[in-house]
Amino acid sequence: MNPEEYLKQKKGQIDKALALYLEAENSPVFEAMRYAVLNGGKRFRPLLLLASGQNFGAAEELLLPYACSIELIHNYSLIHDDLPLMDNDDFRRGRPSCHKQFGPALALLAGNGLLSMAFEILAGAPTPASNHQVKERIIEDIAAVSGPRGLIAGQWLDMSFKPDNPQLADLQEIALKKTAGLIKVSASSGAKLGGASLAEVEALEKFGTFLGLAFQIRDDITDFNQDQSSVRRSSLPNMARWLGPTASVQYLKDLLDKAADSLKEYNIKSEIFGFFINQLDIGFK
Ligand code: GRG
Repeated sequence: MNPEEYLKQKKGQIDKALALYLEAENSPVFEAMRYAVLNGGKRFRPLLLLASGQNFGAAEELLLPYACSIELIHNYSLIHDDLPLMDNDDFRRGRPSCHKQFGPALALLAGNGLLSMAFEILAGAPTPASNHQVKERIIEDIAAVSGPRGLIAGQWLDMSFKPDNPQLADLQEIALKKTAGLIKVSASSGAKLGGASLAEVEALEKFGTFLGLAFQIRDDITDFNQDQSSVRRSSLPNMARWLGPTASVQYLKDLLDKAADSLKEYNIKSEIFGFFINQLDIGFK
């Protein structure tokens, strides 16, 4: 099976598993949760977790709960990010954002619900027979990247950003916390569940971090190209605006090269990982 077909098939499985988790009840909160999650996200993070786990021989049944939990956390962050008191976006994935559809109070609760449910799923997730402690480590990793030193810190840095004299390092810190953390933990959790060695886990952490930074700069380049004239957008932290069009494309390429090198260094060969890298490169060749 080629990588494209593999990922299409896995995406179908992830979507099905997410729908099953979210069918638990028919309350308004669950309806808002389903609306936010089951609406065509790319599932980049759970796909990366599955690909990473399967690369090291983990069974899909073992990986899916971890993959879905990370996707739920990602979706909670998108709902909250879109709220009027945060980024105030009316649209998400081509349709009204959760608060536009259900109002801010229900959207806020749907986000909280997804975050708690993610940890409920993690607590009940299977553990590899060969290593019982790995689950605890992974829950700790996921909590750390989603928590007040990770995603939440990144969101605050993003919101309180002052565009007067930004340094690239400041923008990188935001991207590392806001975007790269969940992507890194997706890559490393799969490897851990597959019983990868410490060195291999480290390689996957580096790979995920570079991929995560590339993900953000790619998004920044797209935003910058679309919104050059927008005054509101020009005050947001955007690495493409800071670097300029040529240097930002070069930076993206450098990050993708580093992602590939992180794997080569440990002799990890995977067509799927190469496909993830190429996906982020498309359009900028
Ligand atoms: C509210 C705690 C809190 C955090 C919000 C995720 C986030 C932090 C903000 C979203 C805004 C943004 C532009 C983030 C950069 C990462 C990014 C491009 C997210 C969108 O992820 P995709 O492309 O989305 O994976 P889909 O829709 O495919 O799931």
